[in-house]
Amino acid sequence: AACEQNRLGIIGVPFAKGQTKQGVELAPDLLRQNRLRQVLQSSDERLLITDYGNLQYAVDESLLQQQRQHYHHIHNYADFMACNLALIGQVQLMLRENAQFLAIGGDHAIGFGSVAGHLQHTPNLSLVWIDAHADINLHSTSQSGNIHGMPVSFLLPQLRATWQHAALDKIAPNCLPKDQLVYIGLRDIDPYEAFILNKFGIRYYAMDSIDRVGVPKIIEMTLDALSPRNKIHVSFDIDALDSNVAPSTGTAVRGGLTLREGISIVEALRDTKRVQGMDLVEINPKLGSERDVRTTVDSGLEILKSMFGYRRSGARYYSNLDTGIL
Ligand code: 6HN
Ligand code: MN
Ligand code: MN
Ligand code: MN
Repeated sequence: AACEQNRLGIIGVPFAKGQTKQGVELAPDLLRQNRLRQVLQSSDERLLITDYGNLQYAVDESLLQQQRQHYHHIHNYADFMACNLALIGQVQLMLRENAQFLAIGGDHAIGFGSVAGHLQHTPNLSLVWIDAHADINLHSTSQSGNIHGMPVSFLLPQLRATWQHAALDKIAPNCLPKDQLVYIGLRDIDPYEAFILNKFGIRYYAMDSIDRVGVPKIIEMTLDALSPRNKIHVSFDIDALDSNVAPSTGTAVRGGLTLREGISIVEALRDTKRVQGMDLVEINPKLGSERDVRTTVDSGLEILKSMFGYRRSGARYYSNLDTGIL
C-alpha cells in the first residue's frame, strides 16, 4: 500500500519590529542551516515537507496613515500590519496545499497573522499559547510600546474593539472564542494583562500552577478545555523555556519550563492529532555567547521534533525496517 503522507508547509517570517532588539529576524535561516528539514524528516519519514522560504511584505500608504493618525504611540504599527496581512494570506495558502504548517519567527508579533490566517481557513480553532508572557496588551496598556506584547489582543472578539482603526473585520473576520485559548508557562504578566485575563476568565497556567499540580495535570486540564472537534494552533515562544535552555531570546525570564516539560507538553498536544499549525518564535542569535545560541537553537529543534513526530519511546513509523535480524 502507498505510504500515507503528511504534508507540512514551512514559512520563515523574519520580522523583528515587534520589539527593539536586532537578530530575531535571523532565526528562520539559522534553523535551516542547522538542518531543520533533516531533523523534521528523520522524526517522521512520512512528512512531506515544503519550505516556502521567507515571507515578504510591502508597507502601503494607507497603513502608514493609520499609524500616523491612530497608532503612532506604539512601535512600527504599519510594518506589523503589513507583515501580518501577508502572513494571513500565506497561512491560508499553505493550508490549502498541506495538512499542517509551521511559521518560524521572528518575534511574537507574527502570532497575530499566523493564528488569524489559521482562523480564516479553520474557524473552529483552539489556541495554546506557550510563553513566559501573556502577549495580550492593548495599544493603550502597553508599557513598552512593543507589539510582540500585543498579538493576542487582535484575536479575541472582546478585545479587538480596542483596535477599531485596524479594520480587523475586513482583514481577519474570524475571531478566537476566549474559552478556546489556554496559556502555559506564564511568569511575567503586566498589571493590565492580569486584569484582562481575570476579567474575561481566560485560562492560564502560570509557572506557579505548574509547580503546584505538575505538567501532566496541566496537560489534562488544557486538553479538557479545548473543544475535541477543533483543530489546534500551538504558538510556542522559546522564552517559555527556562533561560538555561533558551538563553538567546529578547525577553528571557528565569524559572521557566525545563526542556523535558516543554517536550512533554508538545508531545501531548501532538498526540491529539489535531495540531494543524505551529509558531516557533523569539530565538535571537545575536544575544548571548556562541554556546548560548547553540543551546537555544538545539532546544527549539527538540521542540519541533516532538511536535512533528519524534517519540522518545521509540514507537515510530519505519517503512522498511528489516525485522529479519531475529
Ligand atoms: N514576547 N509584556 C511585555 C511587553 O512589552 O508588553 C513583554 C512582552 C514580551 C513578548 O515575549 O513575545
Ligand atoms: Mn485542510
Ligand atoms: Mn511571546
Ligand atoms: Mn515571551
